[in-house]
Amino acid sequence: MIRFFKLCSLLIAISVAAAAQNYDEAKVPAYVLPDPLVTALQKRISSQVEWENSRRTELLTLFADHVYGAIRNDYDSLSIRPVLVNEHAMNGRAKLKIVEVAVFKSGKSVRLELVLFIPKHVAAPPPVFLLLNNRDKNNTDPTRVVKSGFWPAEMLIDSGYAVAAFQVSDAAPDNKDTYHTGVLQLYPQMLIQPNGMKAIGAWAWAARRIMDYFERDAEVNAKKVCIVGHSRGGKAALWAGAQDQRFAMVVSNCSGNTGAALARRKFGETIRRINEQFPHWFCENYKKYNDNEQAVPVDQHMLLSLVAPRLLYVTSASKDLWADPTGTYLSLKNAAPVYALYGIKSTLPEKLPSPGSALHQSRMGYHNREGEHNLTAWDWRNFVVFAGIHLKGVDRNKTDRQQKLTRTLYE
Ligand code: GTR
Repeated sequence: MIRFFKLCSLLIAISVAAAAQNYDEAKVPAYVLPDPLVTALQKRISSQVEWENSRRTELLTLFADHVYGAIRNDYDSLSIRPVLVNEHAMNGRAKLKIVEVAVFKSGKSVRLELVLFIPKHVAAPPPVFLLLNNRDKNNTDPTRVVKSGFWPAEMLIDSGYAVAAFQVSDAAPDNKDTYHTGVLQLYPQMLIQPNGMKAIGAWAWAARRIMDYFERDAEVNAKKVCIVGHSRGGKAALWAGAQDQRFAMVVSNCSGNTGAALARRKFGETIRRINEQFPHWFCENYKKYNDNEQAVPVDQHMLLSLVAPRLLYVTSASKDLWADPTGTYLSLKNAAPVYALYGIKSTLPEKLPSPGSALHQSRMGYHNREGEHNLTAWDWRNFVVFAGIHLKGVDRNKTDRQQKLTRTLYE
């Protein structure tokens, strides 16, 4: 009986908490977004030089101190150990490499296992799509017995791209009790600092170490790496892509709150909800902003603007209201002034594109997939089409198969 009452009160607590989330556009509070082009000292930024020399760094520091935690990239050494090489993967269409990237600091180490397929029909080292895998390992099965829309490796290979993935849990387990057992062992002071990085910071750190690896692998084009993340992985991909200008293209798929979506709209997931449910994702300072979105010195359009002038592709799914498609789209639109500093015009229409439509024309791309919160083959095909248009040196008509894929998308 006591158990029954406990269960009832738990269910009530859950439904009260769920009811507190807003899904009604009419109830979005009035808000003013901080301006990416006005510094903390109220100086207006009007050139690329001013942006790069002052405001960009200022914004990175604000995101580090208040949201994702401090950025660290110092380590003693990085070693690469081939775990497996198969020259005839995917029926001879690709070379498979599994490598262990080990990073050492002060006698501690972190080991990241990278799965990498490289197409055989492309002469020059190809661009790479790198997925931060926050789901089960079998989504990136190197044996290809399991094939998943979450990482449709064959389609990417046939389109002339290398395709890679690592498990974010290698960097930090997605668990409030054990998140500190990976990367944070290298930087133990993070655990006591109010701006110490936690799991999302560690995942972004790991993506940057994989970038260090790509720079050492002559079989891929490290100047054309597209980092991709879905949902919590999308938050980390954005944070890595914002920090590290070596990533040529950044893809945020359904990343939602503290990803691409504007926090000040308080639509769907809120800062309080995310901090309470996932206390191990962001720095301790971020908890100060529970129910206090308007006080955060940044909003997520500023994170997107840190990708400028590189390629940025953001997605939503029509039924994924928790991740606020409208707030995600507005966030992208509000990053446009920083792209404009580089002479890049946004061609994004005023209103959220209808479900099923994709905008590939400008360097800030967007699509609103029909359906639920997920990363699917449809999403990936759009990433490939977008990369084919904008990532220089990639001939989007290279293979017949690629042309067919592009046609299928638009027909
Ligand atoms: C949800 C979380 C979101 C998003 C999602 C996911 O529970 O509230 O912020 O990250 O998980 O990763 O699929």
